[in-house]
Amino acid sequence: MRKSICKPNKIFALFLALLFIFGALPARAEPTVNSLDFVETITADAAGNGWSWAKSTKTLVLEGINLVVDECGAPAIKLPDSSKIILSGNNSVENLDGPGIYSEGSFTIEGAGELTIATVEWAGVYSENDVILDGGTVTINSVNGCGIIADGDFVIEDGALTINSMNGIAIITSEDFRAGGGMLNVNSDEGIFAVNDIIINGGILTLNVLGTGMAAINEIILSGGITDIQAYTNYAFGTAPYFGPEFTYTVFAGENEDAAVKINDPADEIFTENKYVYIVPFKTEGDGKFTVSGIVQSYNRNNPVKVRLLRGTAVKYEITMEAPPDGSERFTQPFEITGVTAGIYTMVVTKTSHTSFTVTNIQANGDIALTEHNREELQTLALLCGDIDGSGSINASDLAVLTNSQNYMKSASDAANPLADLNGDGNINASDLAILTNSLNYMKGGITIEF
Ligand SMILES: [Ca+2]
Ligand SMILES: [Ca+2]
Repeated sequence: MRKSICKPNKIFALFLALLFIFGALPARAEPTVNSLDFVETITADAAGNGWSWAKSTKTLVLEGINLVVDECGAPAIKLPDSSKIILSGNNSVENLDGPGIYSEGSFTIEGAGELTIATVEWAGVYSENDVILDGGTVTINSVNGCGIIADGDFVIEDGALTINSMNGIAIITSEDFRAGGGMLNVNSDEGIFAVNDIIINGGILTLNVLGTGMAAINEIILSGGITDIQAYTNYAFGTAPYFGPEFTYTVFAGENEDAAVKINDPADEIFTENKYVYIVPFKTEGDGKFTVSGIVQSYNRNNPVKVRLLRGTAVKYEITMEAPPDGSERFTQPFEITGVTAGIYTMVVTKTSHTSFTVTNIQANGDIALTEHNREELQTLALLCGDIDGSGSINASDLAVLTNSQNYMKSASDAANPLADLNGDGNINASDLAILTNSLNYMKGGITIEF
């Protein structure tokens, strides 16, 4: 019944005609026409014409397969999680109405052979998790679909991958795109999109795209390899790239390769306005490290302040600062984090009995002094005080602790909860109560501000 929605459309018919005319479809004898489903159908060791499957290692060896599938949305090859494809000889997988390879989880392609995947409306490769290319020569031709969709990372370490998807996006990942080696050639409508990071540490990447070359919702970091992008209607980078520490880089940029000029000061270059960019980072002696500084305001000189810089959820830098001595008033103290490598960070400032202060989207590609920010709220990071129970907000629960007879009007050393001494003068009394109930603090929680 669903078959009726799967009639080949005119574009597909044209595609087939063109392939026929230009002889792009090799005239192989007896193609295999049933899809290979290693999840539900083929559940034991098996082999066929040009392929073999080892169930225990979830390894599919392709050695001369010529697979042509037309089963209304079914993938030509369906793999379970943690599978491996080893390429040997020349292989061809064509799906007239479905993705070429679908994987329920991560899978790796390796070997010394070749694989051409042809699809029409669907992605050449679709994975519910990571896709890793570690060898082989892979070509994906998708007439109207995307090249690779990875609901995880896409990683290229070795091998060569060519994606031709003139009406789709070459590679979409819901986490990272990472290149450590190998070659990637893209001819597509849109290039590479990563929900998290694009990280290029090696490899040769050549992108020819109609729209945008590469974009990441988090960041693009270039620490190696060669990145060569030509965008025709949009720009090479949808997101400005950062350069790894200990690297300088050779950059050519312009409308196209012929018009490109060497950029002598790439730090000043607005990469998101170049259609053509050629970048080769290389290691130098320069340290490429920056200092992030600011001022924190808080109460209680007995307790330290902690300042952390996070990339994503990972803590990359952390300092703990003791307070300068003397006094029970609100006070300020400067902080400085040195040796910070380029990137986008979230700063989180915390202190006992205070709620946190978070600054998001700090783009460190030079020294950052929050005191020089044009917004006052960032010039001094004022922590709110009174979160005695550490719940993340200052409210009636904290008030109940402070006013409890086991704490209130006692010395901090005699109190059941010494944290109720908010100003750190050694006693829990009206001064602490005034801090907690001050409208600046009471019924407030952590502060988050974009840089
Ligand atoms: Ca609280
Ligand atoms: Ca006190």
